Amino acid sequence: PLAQVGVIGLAVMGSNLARNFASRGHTVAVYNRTVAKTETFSADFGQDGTFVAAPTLEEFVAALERPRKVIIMVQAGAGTDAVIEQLIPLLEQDDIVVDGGNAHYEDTRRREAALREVGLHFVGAGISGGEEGALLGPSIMPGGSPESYAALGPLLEDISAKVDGEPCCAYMGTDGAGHFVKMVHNGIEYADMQFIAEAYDILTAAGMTAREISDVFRQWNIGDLDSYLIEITSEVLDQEVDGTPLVEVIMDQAEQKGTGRWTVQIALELGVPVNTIAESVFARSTSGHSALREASQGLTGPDRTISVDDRTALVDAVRAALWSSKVVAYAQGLDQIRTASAQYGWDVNISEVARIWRGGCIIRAKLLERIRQEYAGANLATLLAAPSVAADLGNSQDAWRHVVAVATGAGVPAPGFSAALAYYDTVRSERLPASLVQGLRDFFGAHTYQRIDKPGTFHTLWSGDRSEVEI
Ligand code: NBP
Repeated sequence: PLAQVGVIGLAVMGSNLARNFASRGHTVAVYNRTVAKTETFSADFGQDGTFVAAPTLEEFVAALERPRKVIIMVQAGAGTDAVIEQLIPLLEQDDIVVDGGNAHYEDTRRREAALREVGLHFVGAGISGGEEGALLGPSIMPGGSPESYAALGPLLEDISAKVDGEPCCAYMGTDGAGHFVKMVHNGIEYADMQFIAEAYDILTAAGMTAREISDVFRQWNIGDLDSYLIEITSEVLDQEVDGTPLVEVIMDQAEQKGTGRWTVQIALELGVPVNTIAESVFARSTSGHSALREASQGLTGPDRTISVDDRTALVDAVRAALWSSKVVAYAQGLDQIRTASAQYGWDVNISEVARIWRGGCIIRAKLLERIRQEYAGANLATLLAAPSVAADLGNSQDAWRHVVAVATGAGVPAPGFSAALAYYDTVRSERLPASLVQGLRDFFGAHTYQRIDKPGTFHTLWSGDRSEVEI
C-alpha cells in the first residue's frame, strides 16, 4: 500500500514522529541520508507499525500517495535546504513539503516562496515537546497555504497531543507564521525557566534545602502554577548523586541553541519589548561567561543570605512573584506574535495559540487555558489588560515587590522577576521619563519633540536664545 505520510531524517525527532504516525494506524515511508540509520530504525521499530523503509529518496517519493506529504526532520539550516533541493525534482504539482525542524521563520518564508514558484506547498511546522512529545503527542504549529492545511491538518492533528479531546495543533497562518509562533514559544520557555531558577535561588538563600524546595514546587504544581516545567523542577531538585542534590553538582553554565536569541533579535527589530525573555537569554550568557565571572569575584555586596521569620510567607511571596512574572512573559511573547502577525499579514489567532500550547509542548500550563479564554473573541492589546488577569496581578504585586526587594537586599540576582516588575510598572505608568529622553535628543541632535498641550513638532534653539520653534 502507498504511505499516507513520509518522514525524512531518522534522528530522534524524525524516528519518534514516524513511530507516532504508525502507532495511529498510518502507513509511513521513512528515509535517512545515512542508510544504516534507516536499517537500524527498521530493526528496532519495524514491527510497531506499517513502515516503508526507503533506501533512496526516489523510492521514498514513489512510496507516497498523492498529494504527497513529506515531513523533513533534519538538522535545521543547511540540512533542510539540501533535502529540499534534492526533493524538488522528484515531486509533483500540489505535493506538500513540511519542515518540522526549528527553522528561522525568515528561512521558512524564503522556502515557501521558492516552492510555491514550482507548484509545491511548503509548510513550516513548529513542533514542541522534545523527544517524548514527538513520540506520544507534541504541540504542532503549522504555517503555510490554507489549501495545504486542508490536506495535511487532519494527519498532524491526529498525532498531536490532546487536551479536553481537542488536538494541540491548529493552522497558524501563511508562510513563516508557524515557525514564528514556535520561536516565541521557545522564548517564553527561556523566561519560564529563568523565573523558576530565580525562585530556587531565593529560597536557597533563605536557608531551604533542595529537597525542601522540591516539595514546594510539588505543592505549587497543584493550583494556578500547574505546569510541566514546575512539575519537572520538583523532580530535578529531588534528584541526588552520592547523597548530594544533583542540582548542587551540575556546572552552573546554562547553554542555548538559539531560538531564545532569535526571539529577542526579532523583537528588537519589531520594536516589541520582551525584556523578560531578553533577561533570560542574557542570564544564560552571563552564566557561561567564565572570564567575566572570574574577574568579578572580588566585587563586594551582601552575602546572599535572606533571613526570614516566616518561611511560609516567603514561599507564598515567591510563588506570587513567579506567577506574576510568568504572566508578563506570556503577555510579552503574545504581543510579539500579534505584532509580527499584523506586519506579515498572518492573522494569527492568539486564542488558538494559547489553546494548542495547553498540551504536548514544554510550556504547557494551566494558565494557558485562562489565556485562551481571555483572548477568545477579545482583541486584547495586552494580556495584562484582561480584567481578571489585571485583578490577580493587582493582588500579587505587593508580594512580587517584596521578593524583588528582599532578593536585591541580600545580593541575590533576580533579573527575570525584576524585569517583569519593571515592565509592569512601566506600562501602567501614566507618564514616563521618556519626556526627558526626548529633551536630551533635541538638545544634542535637534531630533525635535512633541508636546502634550498642543499639536505640532517642536525644537528648542539650545545653542541660540533657547526659544522654541515649530518645525
Ligand atoms: P538533528 O538536528 O540532530 O539532525 C540529524 C538528522 O539530520 C539526521 O537524520 C541527519 O542525517 C540529517 N541531516 C543532516 Br545533520 N544534514 C543533512 C543533509 N545535508 N541532508 C540530509 N540529511 C541531513 O536531529 P533531531 O535532534 O532529531 O532534530 C531534528 C529537527 O527537529 C531539528 O531541526 C531540531 O532543531 C528540531 N527539534 C528538535 C527537538 C529535540 O528535542 N531534539 C525538539 C524540537 C525540534 P544523517 O543520519 O545522514 O547524518
